[in-house]
Amino acid sequence: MNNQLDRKDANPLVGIIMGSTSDWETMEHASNILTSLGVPHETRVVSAHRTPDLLFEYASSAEQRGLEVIIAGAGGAAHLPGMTASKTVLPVLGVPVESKVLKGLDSLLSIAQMPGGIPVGTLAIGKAGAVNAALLAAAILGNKHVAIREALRRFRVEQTDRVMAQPDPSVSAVAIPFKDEKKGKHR
Ligand code: RP5
Repeated sequence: MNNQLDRKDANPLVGIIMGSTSDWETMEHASNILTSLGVPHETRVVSAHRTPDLLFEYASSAEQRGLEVIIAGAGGAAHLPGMTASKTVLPVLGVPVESKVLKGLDSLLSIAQMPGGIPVGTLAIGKAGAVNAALLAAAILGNKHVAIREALRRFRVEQTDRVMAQPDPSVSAVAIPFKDEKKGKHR
C-alpha cells in the first residue's frame, strides 16, 4: 500500500480513515496537523462500500488497539463515519470530502444527518474540516494527555501571533514577495 496512505506511529491515539485514496488530498491536512502537534496517529483507506468487512474489523477493534479518537473522511454517499461510529464507542469525527458533482453537500448531509443515538462530530467540507477534525481530536485527547493540550495551546498562540504580525494585508502584500508554491521559489 502507498506509504502515505498507511502511516503508522507506534501506539497511535488517532486513526484517520478515508473512503478512497482520492480522499488523501483532503485528509493529509488532518495528518499534518496531528504531526505538528506531536499526536501519534495512523492513516488508512477503509471504505464503507468497497471494503465493508474491513470497516467493521477496524471500528470494532479500534478501542482495544489503543485508539482514542477516529477521524473518518468520505465523499458522496459518505457512510464511512456513521458506520464506523455504529461499531465503536470512541468519538468519531467526520470530514465531508468535497465531491465533484455536488461540491461536498452530499457528503456533508450524509455525515451530519445521523439518527439520534449514534453521533458523528461533523466538521466543515474539505480542507478546513480536515484541519479542524485534527484540532478537535487534539482537544479531546488533551483532557487526558497534558502534552497534547499544551501543544494545542501553543498552536493557538502562534496562530494569533501570525495574524497580529500582519494586521494590514496591503502592507504585507507589498513587503512579502510572492512565493510560487509549486516551485518553492520567490519570484
Ligand atoms: C467515497 O467515494 C470516497 O470517500 C470518495 O470521496 C468518493 C469517490 O471515491 P473514488 O471513486 O475517487 O475512489 O467512497
